[in-house]
Amino acid sequence: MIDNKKVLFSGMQATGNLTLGNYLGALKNWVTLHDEYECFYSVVDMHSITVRQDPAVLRKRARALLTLYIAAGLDPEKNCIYYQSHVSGHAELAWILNCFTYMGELSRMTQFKDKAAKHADNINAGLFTYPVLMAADILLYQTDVVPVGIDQMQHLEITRDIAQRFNGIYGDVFTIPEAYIGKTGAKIMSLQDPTKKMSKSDENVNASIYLMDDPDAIRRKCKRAVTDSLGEIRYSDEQPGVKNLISIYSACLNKTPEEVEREFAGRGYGEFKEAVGEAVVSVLEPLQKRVHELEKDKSYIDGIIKNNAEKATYYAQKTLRKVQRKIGFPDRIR
Ligand code: ATP
Ligand code: LTN
Repeated sequence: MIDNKKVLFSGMQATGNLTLGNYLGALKNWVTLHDEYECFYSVVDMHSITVRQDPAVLRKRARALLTLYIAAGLDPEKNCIYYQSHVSGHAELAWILNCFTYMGELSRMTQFKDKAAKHADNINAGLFTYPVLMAADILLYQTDVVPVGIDQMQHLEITRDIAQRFNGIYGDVFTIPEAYIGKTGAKIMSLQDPTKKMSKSDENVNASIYLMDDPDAIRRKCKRAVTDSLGEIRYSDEQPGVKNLISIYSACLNKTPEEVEREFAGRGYGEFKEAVGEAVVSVLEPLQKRVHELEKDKSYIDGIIKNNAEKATYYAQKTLRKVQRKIGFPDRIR
């Protein structure tokens, strides 16, 4: 608890470009959470280097992601938005937790197996201990809730296991975090294969709408979206492509799927896809404008980076000192 509020932590990697799925499914729904939770949103650049990165690109993308958080409406005065690498406590706690994590449990992680297969030439120890750093991210702030997608549930489970194991030995040191299942945002599917989720690592650029896509690209991608030959605009599992477009349209304009079905009853796919394109443009164009404005205000963003890293460091140090004392590291001489 911080100031009588539960703590919420989430992290996003600055690898790949964020998609409309990330926005409608996550970011958009995060902006009001600070009323109820003390929120930490980290750009987890230390996780990114488990896969080889071009330094200039990583630096640029990390800043772009942080800017996007703010442009999307996360108020940096009310949410702690910061770079993981600016708070050394993440690495320090990760080392300690490494000594409380078993090789066996790490080898069962499906993300490790997937990434090891994908990057067979660089199966480094960081890739293997990735979940331990993630556990450190979460436990460092005595986090109560973690909004994550289903693919990250296994990492949240191991975080809980590590925390419980540690608490079992040393007493109640860590808060045991839970997955945050809030008002769930729309699940947005790939425009090219609507049975798969829209994902920033999809190699087909037409499958995803990226948050920084220009309006023409957005319109074109919507026009090319895979549908079916039924010719009806219905929110039904039998028509996953059309259903997905309805989800996108309704999430962008804050309408219900039923309203959208009524609005387009008897109309053709061509017309509907055009309307979807316009709806997405109406959301992303202002977002992009805010990004560009923020990019111009270098000192404002720099100030946020500095202040929030200090704020995060304060809370991180509190937990870290407690952990160090519990495991028997000598006291510092002041
Ligand atoms: P990657 O392709 O690198 O796995 P991703 O696009 O699937 O990335 P994550 O970084 O795993 O995205 O997820 C960040 C957040 O965005 C999570 O909260 C996740 O639930 C949400 N999210 C990601 N994709 C979608 C989607 N298609 N629809 C709704 N929410 C999504
Ligand atoms: N592994 C997550 C990103 C991530 C994270 C976290 C999410 C790193 N640390 C802590 C929640 C809490 C991912 O790839 N989506």
